[in-house]
Amino acid sequence: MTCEQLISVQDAEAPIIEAEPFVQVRCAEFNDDEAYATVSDGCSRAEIKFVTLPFAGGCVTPFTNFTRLYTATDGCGNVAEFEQVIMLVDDVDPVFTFVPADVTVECDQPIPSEDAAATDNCDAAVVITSSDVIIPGISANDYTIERTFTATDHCGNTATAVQTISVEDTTPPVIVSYEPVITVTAADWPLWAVSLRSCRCTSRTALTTATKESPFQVLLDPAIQARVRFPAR
Ligand SMILES: [Ca+2]
Ligand SMILES: [Ca+2]
Repeated sequence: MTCEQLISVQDAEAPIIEAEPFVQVRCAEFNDDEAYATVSDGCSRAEIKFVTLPFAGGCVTPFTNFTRLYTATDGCGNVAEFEQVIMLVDDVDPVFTFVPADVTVECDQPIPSEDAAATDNCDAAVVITSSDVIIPGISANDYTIERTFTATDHCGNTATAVQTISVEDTTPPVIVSYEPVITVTAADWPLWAVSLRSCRCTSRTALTTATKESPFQVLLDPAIQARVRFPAR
């Protein structure tokens, strides 16, 4: 006598999804196609799928937080689900891609206003600000500007760079009008004599041979006017 035994194998167990309910991921490393979870099943190979939805909050733009729903299905149609929150973090400072070079300008020229530029690992709209500190020099027209550029990303990470702007006055004054002939009286003579003899100018010889005869005239050119401090008349 023979008999048959029918053995039916069933898989009534759902797959097991192993994951953390809350994970932090560096913003530059986040991959919307990557599962931050694993799945296993006692009987067959299970397939895992997921959908990701952003929600408001956080500093990383355009989205910091995501809700992800994982669904795993085994060969017999058993289904498991797992909900996870993913938060992106940005802890990397921006990097300057351009900083205006140090420069020296004459005091009558405009102060340069060229901006710096910066990039960031996750923020496409880095904010750049600048502030000036003025270091006095030997005169009001001789000083240094220390301009500090600050680049700030969406999460408040910052980088700084400094441009030095030197302001100088290296241009001699220009006489725009003068009296080419000056009449000197006898009363003025002692002071004029001192001034003219201390003048290191091309006409010095002629000037210093002038005598006290009163009145006399002195022919002046612009260079002499610039170098001689004449007494008041
Ligand atoms: Ca199963
Ligand atoms: Ca950053």
